[in-house]
Amino acid sequence: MNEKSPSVLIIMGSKSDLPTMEKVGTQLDEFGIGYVIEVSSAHRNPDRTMKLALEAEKRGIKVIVAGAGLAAALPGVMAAHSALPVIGVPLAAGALNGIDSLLSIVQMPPGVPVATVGIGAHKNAAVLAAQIIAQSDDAVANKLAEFRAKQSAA
Ligand code: RP5
Repeated sequence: MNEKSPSVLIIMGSKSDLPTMEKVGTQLDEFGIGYVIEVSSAHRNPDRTMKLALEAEKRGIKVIVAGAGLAAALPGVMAAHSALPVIGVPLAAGALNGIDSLLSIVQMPPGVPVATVGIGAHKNAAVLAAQIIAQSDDAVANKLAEFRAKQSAA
């Protein structure tokens, strides 16, 4: 985990989400982006979750990446309590294999968006976070350009 000057908050609803969500961090490492990881459920730890959202901007966070399975309220709750861009990662955690989480995360009410990636799409979440940060960080913009060039070549 890279906790130096974190500009991304990676948050998930349960430790059981970690195998997928830690890969967001692995990709951010490639872009040289600092991040911090938190586990806090919107349903099981509502007060702590709200505090993390309210304090994120003061911590210097620029983008929140929130992953959750099942009813998956976490990304929406982060978006409700923070003006930072929130990227939601639906996770396949139960009988509906992530369809439940996808619909819950993507169907936000008008005015409170969550940029929702595919089910388990940790890589796209990290790349999207990097694209947002690259708007004000040339080093990240250069790393992203290299990443895309390598991807095309491959
Ligand atoms: C969600 O419920 C979590 O994000 C996780 O994906 C799912 C199951 O949680 P555990 O019962 O494994 O803690 O809130």
